[in-house]
Amino acid sequence: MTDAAALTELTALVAPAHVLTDPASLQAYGKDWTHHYAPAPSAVVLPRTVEQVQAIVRWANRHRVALVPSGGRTGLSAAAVAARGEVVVAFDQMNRILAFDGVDRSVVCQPGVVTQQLQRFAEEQGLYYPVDFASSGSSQLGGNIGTNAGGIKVIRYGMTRNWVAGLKVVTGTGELLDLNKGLVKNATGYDLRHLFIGAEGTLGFVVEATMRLERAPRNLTAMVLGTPDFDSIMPVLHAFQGQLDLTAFEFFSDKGLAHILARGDVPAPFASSCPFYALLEFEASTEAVSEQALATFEHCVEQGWVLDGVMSQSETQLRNLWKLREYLSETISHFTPYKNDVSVTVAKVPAFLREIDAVVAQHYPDLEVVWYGHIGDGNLHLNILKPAAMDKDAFFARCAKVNQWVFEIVERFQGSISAEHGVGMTKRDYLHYSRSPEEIACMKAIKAVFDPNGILNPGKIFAPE
Ligand code: 2HG
Ligand code: ZN
Repeated sequence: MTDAAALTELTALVAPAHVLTDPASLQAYGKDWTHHYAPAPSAVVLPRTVEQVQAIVRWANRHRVALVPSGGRTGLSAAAVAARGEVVVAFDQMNRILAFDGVDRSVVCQPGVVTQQLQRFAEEQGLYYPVDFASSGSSQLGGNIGTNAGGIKVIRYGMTRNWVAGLKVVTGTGELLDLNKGLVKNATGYDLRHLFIGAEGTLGFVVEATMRLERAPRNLTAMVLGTPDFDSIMPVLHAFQGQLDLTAFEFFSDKGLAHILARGDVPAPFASSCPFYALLEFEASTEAVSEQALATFEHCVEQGWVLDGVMSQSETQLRNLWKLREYLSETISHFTPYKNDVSVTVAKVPAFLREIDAVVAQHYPDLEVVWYGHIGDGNLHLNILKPAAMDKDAFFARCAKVNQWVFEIVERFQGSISAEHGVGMTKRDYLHYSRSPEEIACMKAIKAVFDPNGILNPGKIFAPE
């Protein structure tokens, strides 16, 4: 907890209006999109400059106050949740695009820039920022970097890490580091930039990022294909990847589709219903590419891998097909789902899913399980839905038991217990299923270098000491 004198000192570092302690703000800023923890920060501070961030970190060191960085709070692992009296450092006031260079195709952003703001800015320059996901309208760049956000275009463009050309960070001692300075080539020893990407604010706070942009895609076109079983999705992926440069390859189950259609505002892709659906996207830059896509589709039908399909013929159709996948997370959110976000190498996906599905079906025959995800990246989202009548805590306690079985399978397949949602608090007790004791010891040693007093987002990634 932060005492009154310390709070007065904090207020003097920024401006009175930029320290919030009212209950509504503490509730709003203390949580992310997880439902597991009750928010309980002692204050929220909104810095406007890099110097203010440094001053806040030094203040926190003096008073031994824990700080939790906060962006759009759309995270799914409670990495930005302040449940133990921490002070939230929210970057909403540092939301400007500072510079653009058309030759380097780079853009300098403050951490509070919203993902969609960067995407739109890129479009205005005739370029493209390719990291995209359903929460791009509210997630902030600092959070994207802190979690190395992935999303729906990773198969072609990679994760946020690929687009960070330079990073300014304030470490746990209040030091400002200017890392890589936007360079393409820089072989001067350790690339510290990459340590801060995906570190969930445990090593330093991102205060400025130089992001790369890409050429804009031409005539993006999507196909939704219905398959008779999960195993057919992989040969479909293989067939299309052999012919086209895919910009996305996603999947969802019939249960997922049923929830989307129940909304009433998204059209069905086609009349027949299938157990699984693949959504793929490519640039139909020429007529020949579209013809190749159709020929591959026909080949998949002949092989019995695909039962039905549709290809977008307009921007509106493209958008509608994407809604089938992109709306899933939000659509099922009122069922308070228990989420897992696991990955293996792509070739192992069918055997992996079969094992996990069997374990979940055996232990939770009464609960609805919805599968979807970025299958082209080997990344599956497993959502177990809470029955309306079941108490939330009892439901989470029951679902937590599934973790051990799921993660034992993940470990055996040498996969990841968190492919793109981070560790935060929800997965920290399971880190050892994906990381060796030696690795975890190195990670803790690195944390001690940048944050010797343990004030930056303690209790995230690792359990509190
Ligand atoms: C997605 O791919 C997001 O839609 C959310 O990563 C995943 O809701 C989920 O489990
Ligand atoms: Zn995802």
